[in-house]
Amino acid sequence: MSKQKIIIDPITRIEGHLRIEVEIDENNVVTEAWASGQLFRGIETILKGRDPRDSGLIAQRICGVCTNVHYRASISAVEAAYGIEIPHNAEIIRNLVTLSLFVQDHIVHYYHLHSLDFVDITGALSADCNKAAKDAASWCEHPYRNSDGHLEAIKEKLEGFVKAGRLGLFANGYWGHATYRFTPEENLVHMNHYLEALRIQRELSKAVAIFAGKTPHPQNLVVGGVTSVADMLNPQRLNDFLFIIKETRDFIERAYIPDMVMLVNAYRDSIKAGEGRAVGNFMCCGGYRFGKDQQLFSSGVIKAHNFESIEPFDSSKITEEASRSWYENDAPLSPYEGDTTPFYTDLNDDGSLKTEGKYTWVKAPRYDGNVMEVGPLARMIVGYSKNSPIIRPYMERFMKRSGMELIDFSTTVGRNAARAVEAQICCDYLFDTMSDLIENIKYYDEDTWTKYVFEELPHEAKGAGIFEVPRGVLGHFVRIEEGKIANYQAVVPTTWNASPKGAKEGRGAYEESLIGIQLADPSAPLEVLRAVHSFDPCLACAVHVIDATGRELAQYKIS
Ligand code: NFE
Ligand code: MG
Repeated sequence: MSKQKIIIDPITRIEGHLRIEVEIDENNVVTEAWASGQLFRGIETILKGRDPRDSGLIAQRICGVCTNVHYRASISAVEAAYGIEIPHNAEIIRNLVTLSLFVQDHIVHYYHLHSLDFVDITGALSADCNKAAKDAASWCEHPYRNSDGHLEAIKEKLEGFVKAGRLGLFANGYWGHATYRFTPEENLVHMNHYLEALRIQRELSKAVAIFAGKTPHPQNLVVGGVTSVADMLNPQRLNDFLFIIKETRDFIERAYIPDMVMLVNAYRDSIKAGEGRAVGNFMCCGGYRFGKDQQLFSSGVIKAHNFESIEPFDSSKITEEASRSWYENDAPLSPYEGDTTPFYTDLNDDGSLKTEGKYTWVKAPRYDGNVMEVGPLARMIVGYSKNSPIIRPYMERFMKRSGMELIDFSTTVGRNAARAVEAQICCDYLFDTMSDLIENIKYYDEDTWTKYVFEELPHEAKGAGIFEVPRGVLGHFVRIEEGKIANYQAVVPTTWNASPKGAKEGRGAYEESLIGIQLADPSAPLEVLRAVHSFDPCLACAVHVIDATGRELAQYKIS
């Protein structure tokens, strides 16, 4: 029998423009998949010829979600090139901001961008609030704002949306889909936390802004350090920050983690069947120093789910190629030599991707020639497998509570569980990071900036800023010639995970995660959305080139 093609374009509730095409057989099982970045931007090229000290403010425009990490990676790449070491206070303040962003990103991702793939909002309307309050207490001893009275008010609010016919941002779900598993009460508890999470993420933005000036697009970093000295020395501001983190910790313990246990329980058969499993190659660069030289995240590379064998991470093994991407230069290149000259080959006449040729703006990054998955799942698996004294206890606690094994995390639902555990870890370690800051200030170390004389810095240099950021490993690579930026490349988490096929056999992580998934209803491909959303895609990050000739770049078909 002939195969059928399903095109989803755009995938919504993500940042940027992603198209997914899948081929299904007569049993509605996905046999092939193509992930295509349809967004076209220009940041790497814009940076060429600039003063290296300006790169951070421009590079942070790569994304409107994870702005501070591009800012930081860019500034750090320039510092590495010049051999400038920043003061300990500056590193701590940078970490306070980045780790707060991790927590905010993860909460927003699960509740606002992804949970409605699991939560049938219409199902919540028939919930018995009394029973829902009792159920919530079965998932958590002290559930987060789940009294029957509060749940009654939430239900009324949802009914109000429906009765008024103004579903707004809830209008376009696959409501009633056969694979929604939650009971009406579980749907209601989740929706309650969806609304609470809106407030929590706003509070976290305030926490970030205490040290970063504002968010998104913070302003507190300069080559050599940070400008946040006034906030660092103001006890009221430190207290405001800690108060928000404490409130967030409460939400994670009493809502996010219990909801994740509920999710695992409802989708246990899908987890055991390995639904959404990708290549099993995981890459982490590690980082975030605290205390006495401890690292929050471990570094390492695991291949084919072989958790016993962890290679050291070596950034010089990273290349990007473009044999299936819309660029002229197909060859695998080191990011210092990376090339982003566009070569757009369009779609087929029927509006589908040219799946035999070039089909995406996303390049294909490879580690030692291998496709990699990056992100919270990679970090939790590598940390656990390396017996990290930080990660392993949190993972073990979640595994005991949910009945999951390590391999189970490498699935659609497991990726979410790993992200929730990571949010918990980051939140807890924000307190330790703040203690480091207070300890430093106590001993009269108030330095926040390393002085340098620009004219005395080398005119030729190269360096990289490589960090774990919410969606995985982020690398900014800068080459400086005659005191100006000669080449600039960002190799971004979503570029890794949304990678297309390359010259060699093999699919990118999104593509691989879709193979073998059976769709209940091909006209409502919710299972595809679930798998892709579980990576937390950000296509704005993944593509940063510009077409200087200004020709038409893409046509969009929404299906
Ligand atoms: Ni635009 Fe980002 C993160 C970076 S993405 S969100 O996290 O870097 O892939
Ligand atoms: Mg790039």
